[in-house]
Amino acid sequence: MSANLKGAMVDLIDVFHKYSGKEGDKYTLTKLELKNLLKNELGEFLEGPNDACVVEKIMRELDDNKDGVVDFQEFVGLVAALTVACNEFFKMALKHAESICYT
Ligand SMILES: [Ca+2]
Repeated sequence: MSANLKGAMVDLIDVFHKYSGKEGDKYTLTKLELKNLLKNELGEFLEGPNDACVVEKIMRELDDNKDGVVDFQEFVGLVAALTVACNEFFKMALKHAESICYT
């Protein structure tokens, strides 16, 4: 795992292209590519990445320009939303740990 922001940005680009290059346009994710990315990279964060309805829903939400594929900019929106959610979880866990230590 990267310990710096530049490394995290490079990792983000690498992960996207690892999946986007499998079929169709190599710079966008098809539904199958998105499904594989969600399953392999975010399986523990998302419920039901194997569920076709869940993948369909995420695809519709991410596909801002409605061209049927997810480009890098659209993908980054998902990562940003999940990162914000993780940060909120981290803050709650930290508060909980502090309340145990200081009471
Ligand atoms: Ca799109």
